[in-house]
Amino acid sequence: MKRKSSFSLLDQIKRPMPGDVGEEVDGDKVKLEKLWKLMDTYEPNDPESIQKSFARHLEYSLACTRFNFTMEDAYRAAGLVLRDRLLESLNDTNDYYRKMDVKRGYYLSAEYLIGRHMQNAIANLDLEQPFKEAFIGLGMELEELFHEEADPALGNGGLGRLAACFLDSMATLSLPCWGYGIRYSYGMFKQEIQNGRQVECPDFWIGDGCPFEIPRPDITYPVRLYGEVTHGEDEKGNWCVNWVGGEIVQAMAYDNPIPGFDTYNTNNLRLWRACPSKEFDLDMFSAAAYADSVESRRKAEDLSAVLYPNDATYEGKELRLRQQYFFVSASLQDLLRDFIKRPNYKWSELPEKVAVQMNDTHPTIAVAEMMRLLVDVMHVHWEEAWDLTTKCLNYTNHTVMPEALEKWPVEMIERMLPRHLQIIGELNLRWIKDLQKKYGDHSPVISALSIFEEGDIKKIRMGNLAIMGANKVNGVAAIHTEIIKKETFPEFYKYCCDIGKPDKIVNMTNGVTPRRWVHCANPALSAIFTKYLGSHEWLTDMTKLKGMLKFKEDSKLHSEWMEMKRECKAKLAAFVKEKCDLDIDQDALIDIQIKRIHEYKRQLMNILYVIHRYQELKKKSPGEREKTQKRVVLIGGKAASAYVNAKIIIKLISNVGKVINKDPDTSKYLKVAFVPNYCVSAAQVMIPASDISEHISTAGTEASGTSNMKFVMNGGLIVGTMDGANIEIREECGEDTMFIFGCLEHQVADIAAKAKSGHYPIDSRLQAVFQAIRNGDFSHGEPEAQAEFCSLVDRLCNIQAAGTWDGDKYLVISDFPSFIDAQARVDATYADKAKWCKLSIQAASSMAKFSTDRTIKEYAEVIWGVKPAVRPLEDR
Ligand code: NBG
Repeated sequence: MKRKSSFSLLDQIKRPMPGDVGEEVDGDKVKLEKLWKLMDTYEPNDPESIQKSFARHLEYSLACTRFNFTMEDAYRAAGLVLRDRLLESLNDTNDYYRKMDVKRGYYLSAEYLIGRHMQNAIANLDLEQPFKEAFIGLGMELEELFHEEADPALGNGGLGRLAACFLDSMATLSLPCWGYGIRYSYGMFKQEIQNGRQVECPDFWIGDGCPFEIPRPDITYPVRLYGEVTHGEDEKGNWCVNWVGGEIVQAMAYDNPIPGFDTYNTNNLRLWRACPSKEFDLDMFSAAAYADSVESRRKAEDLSAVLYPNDATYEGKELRLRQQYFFVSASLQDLLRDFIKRPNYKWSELPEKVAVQMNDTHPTIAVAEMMRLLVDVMHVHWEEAWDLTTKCLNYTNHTVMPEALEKWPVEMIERMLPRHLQIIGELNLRWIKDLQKKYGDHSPVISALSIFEEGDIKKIRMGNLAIMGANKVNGVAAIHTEIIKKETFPEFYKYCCDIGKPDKIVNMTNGVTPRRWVHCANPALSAIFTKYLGSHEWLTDMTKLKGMLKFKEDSKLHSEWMEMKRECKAKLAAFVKEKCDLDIDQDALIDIQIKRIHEYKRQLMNILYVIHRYQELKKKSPGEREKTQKRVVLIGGKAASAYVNAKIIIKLISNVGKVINKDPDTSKYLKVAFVPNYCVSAAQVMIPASDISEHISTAGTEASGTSNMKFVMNGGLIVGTMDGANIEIREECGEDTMFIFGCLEHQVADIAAKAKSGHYPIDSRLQAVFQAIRNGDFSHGEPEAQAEFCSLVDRLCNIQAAGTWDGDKYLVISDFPSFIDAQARVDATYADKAKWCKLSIQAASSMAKFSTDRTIKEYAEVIWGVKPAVRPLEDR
């Protein structure tokens, strides 16, 4: 593989460019012009040309013959056909941004839950019609090809999926913004369910290669780890710091074109893969330590091998910090290199040309790395470098779970990133001096705001480092941003107010892209919107959906809307049959909860309610049962591999399903299943089919949630708490569209204290549920499962030793009665089909605020100062 081994930041590639021709000798000029001419056309997009290019890739790129290609080959060849078109657009967009010398935004994220590329790329490139025709003409269904694609699952959950939706909106809004991340060879694990339990299987998503990515062996950067810091003089005789020794890993770029919808702009998601540095250690060679040398090269590759499968929890693995520094360093080197390629650049102009967003604490070592690159490598003065850093960087907080605010042992940073520890130490010294001046030498504010946490193991708080180094800090929903100010970083917020900058902390309510989550996931609904509104403009301007409201009582729309739901439910039924071997009644109310399994998200409360519903049904006579609302409850999500309680909850759900689904008295009226391996493509099938979805976190625990938005955009209604973005969705769609229950955020502390001390009345209906569990009704004679289920219940009831456990930390017991009430309101409302349909239309049509187009516009205007740069179509 061709690879530059150590890419200095100041090293610029010299390639012949059209402007350079004068320097070529005449013969070369003619040849180059011929080449440019040959390269100066776009691939045609009519069905026949698509067919030809498909055949060419099948035969020449994949070496297939007429008789031996599989559907997977066909998918791959179709992917390459698309990639050709994406590349044209990506290259021209980059040239255009360069020509216009625009300010750029860079999104640094350790996770991108991209989901399948193909369908989305076809839609965004506006190639749906010719592609469909081309493949029908060849006797193939596009849908079948879509299913061949492995889900690139380079993320855990909401945070990674949000990053992917953001990329779609950045491109659609023609904003010059790129994403940077890690090209993990193994993404999020595949979840298998064996005997009701989660089993994690490795996901080698790359398989034989992803046809949508572009490996860039010519774009690599060295990243140093470990080693030591020495002092010396540079070539001009100035005192300087050198970080030497240790290991060098090469970061190699893989580009993933991100096409915008209804624009000619295509942006880039650049993912870094760790490769060994090129040179073999020759000393090792001669010492006959060949195997060691190979081994150390192989180790370098481990760095980008696997995504940590944790969601909102701190994972104290050294490898994780190495991954973070690896991708941050490569990304900052890359973007700074782009900056200094501009003619006559001045460092003072950096904030006018560069805005960086740090997605959660994962990339926040960027604060120290930016300082290192500016001060040590570029020789910018410390004060100026700090000024530039704090103007360019921004930080998003995604969770109120304190364990997710990363902290690294000082000892670890000292070993791995010795220069960064010095930089952080110096930054902290200056910071503390400033605080002492303001608040006095011994104010408690100082220890809270210090980057260092004292204790047996001294730690570096990445949250504090991020806030200090950021121009803006943001939360992801209104309630969450207020919690950040009040609870997560109160001292910091006070400091901002004291220095007259309260708006350093801003709110950026999350969103989702309607291209993937309505148009691709639910083509029938997309067609309804386009038909009633007279164009597909709503796909780039969701406020246009308000135009649907005047039809919300229209009986013709009602019948089309219900037909759309039926179609989605039929797809869901086939999916559930395949994944769970369960037949579901398509006339039943479909009730879905899909998200990571976590105690705060309260899947436990959901399954306890299902047991209650089952008990009520059992009490009824057959005649009475006939009158009850049929329901199918589907729950899906992955549990972090070390999260014991979450895994028990999965087992409980599976076991409850086994009992209920087989009970001849009730199975017609109630079914429940745990759907394995929840992922983006499963979501695209499940979400459009829901009538009701559950977003039932304890108030104040879910930062925002984004699947709530996807469900409502697809005409589903929500059972929810006053938490995260539920609150804002309700404001937009109307109180009647949401079934709200549970205590409010300001009530939580008191109730939790009571729960902890054990003084807690338990509703008799919940007691009956607990009793059934304790009786072993759901244990299937498995003693281990029975003990686990009882441990869950005991914990909620604080049975063993009040005060020694967290007990019912997430207030399941306290919120349970009002949860039952909310579910009863769902049934009653659903009984009136016309009313339900009206509410469904009303909600789906009021979701403009939750398009990531709105979110990203706000980021671009308020945080980044980045403006759209719409690439005009050149006539080629
Ligand atoms: C998650 C929150 C969600 C939120 C997404 C996107 C993490 C650390 N946080 O509530 O739990 O919707 O981020 O902001 O994954």
